[in-house]
Amino acid sequence: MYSAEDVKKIVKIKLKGYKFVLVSNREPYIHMHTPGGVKCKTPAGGLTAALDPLMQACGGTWGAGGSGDADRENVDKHNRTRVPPDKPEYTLKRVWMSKDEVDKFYFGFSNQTLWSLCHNVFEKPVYNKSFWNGYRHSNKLFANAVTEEIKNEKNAFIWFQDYHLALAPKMIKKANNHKKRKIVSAHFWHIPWPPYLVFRTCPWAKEILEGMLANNLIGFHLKEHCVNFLSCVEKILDLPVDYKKLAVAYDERRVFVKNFPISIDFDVVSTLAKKPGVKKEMKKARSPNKIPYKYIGVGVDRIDYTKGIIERFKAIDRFLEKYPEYQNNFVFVEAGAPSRTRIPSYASLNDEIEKTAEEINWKYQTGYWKPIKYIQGKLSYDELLGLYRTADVCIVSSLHDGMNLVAKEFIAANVDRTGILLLSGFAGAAEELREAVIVNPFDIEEFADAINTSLKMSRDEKKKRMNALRNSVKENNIYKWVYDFINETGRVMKG
Ligand code: GDG
Repeated sequence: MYSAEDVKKIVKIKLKGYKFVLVSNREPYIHMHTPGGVKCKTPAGGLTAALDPLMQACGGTWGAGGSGDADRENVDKHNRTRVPPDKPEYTLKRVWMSKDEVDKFYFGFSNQTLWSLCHNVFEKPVYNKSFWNGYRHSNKLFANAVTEEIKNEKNAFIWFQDYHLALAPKMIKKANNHKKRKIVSAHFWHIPWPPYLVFRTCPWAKEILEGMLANNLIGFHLKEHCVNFLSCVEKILDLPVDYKKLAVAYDERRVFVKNFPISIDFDVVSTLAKKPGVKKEMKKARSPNKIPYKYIGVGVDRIDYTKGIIERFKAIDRFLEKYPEYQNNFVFVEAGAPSRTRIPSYASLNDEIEKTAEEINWKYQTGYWKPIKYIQGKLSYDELLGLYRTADVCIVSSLHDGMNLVAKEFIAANVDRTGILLLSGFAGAAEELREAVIVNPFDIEEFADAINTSLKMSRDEKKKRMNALRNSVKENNIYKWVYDFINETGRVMKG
């Protein structure tokens, strides 16, 4: 099993003499003013949860957009702060953006254009020139911040995260295009890459691809995303692609593309799930309306239209209709962390989720029992693990998802091996987690039946499946993901 030590070792071997810089839009630690003084919080979201353990293991600098109202007061004159605050292991370099810049870059092009373009969920991407200009401008801000961080370095390795930063790699390479400094860069794209016939609709498709091809290595969760990307490069930029080696010749180099399914820190989640604080939360989770119910279903999501929350509720409705013996016995707890609420489609989704839950509750409720409990807001980690451990079934019903870390966290937290994972076949995680009950979330009938199948499953069958899932996530943990990525970077850095 891979550990932080293995990551440290591979970074030392493959990137010896290189300054390690990681760049993402979202920062891993946010300073906020609270009535009790300034507090440092961690955001909800898969990316930062996955990469913080890596940075803690290998040090270096993480460049990211400052987002907390106390962030500016908590940096030095180079906009740096050491994190985690209670046990500093690496440097966080903050990049500042005004509200207008964030609106165009983050809420605009990143999340109304690229997010919908890359997810096959039939939400039309917004093609707006001012979003595009804002995206380019903010990518430049990140590129400048990185250039400042590496100005005294001979060699630097820069690892870009996600779809917010497609243009920064080319900008940095251009600004540092002299013999004195060697830059190796890699990009991990945390969401799917769409097929050519979809991607070609983007008016700036060419610039996005060229920005990314400045990297030495580009990673996706699934092989299918790699092939989609290469096919876009081949058809839009007219470049020769080697589908066997997953590489493309560009600018007198070879750029490699590879799949690296992301994961979690299995051991940490599994150990924390046994804490006394979590046991306390389990009691509360079993009795969501103050009464202990026989069956508890759980969903944990950033509120996003790709996560299939409405489809999940519709399936619960059909399940209760078709299998009435579960009425009064089954409660589904949905923990939804609000996200991107400044975007109209996200704000209206929240209303729709509330409305759908309310309608279903009205339809079935008797006495004190209501089938859906919708908790809005970010849960504490103890609450989250308490829910995971209590769940008889955890439902992940993404309509399309790069990976989905909730599925893996649920498995790691399921130390009693009593839960079942009901997983959408359209989440990247379904490729690895074969012992889950897999559904098409658009097929409400099949979905309703799958909830019944999950709850009816014998104790032995559940245990057998959960053991296999736990072994798989334990083996393929976050450290293996990083190890494989860095190892591959080392292999391809010569082009
Ligand atoms: C992108 C890709 C890919 C959620 N609610 C609470 C909470 N969370 C945490 C979960 C989990 C994370 O947020 C969500 O991770 P996902 O992987 O589901 O999703 P995205 O944010 O869409 O991430 C995704 C990921 O990048 C990594 O590559 O898997 O496909 O879309 O860690 O636990 N955490 C707490 N309270 C909550 O209420 N504490």
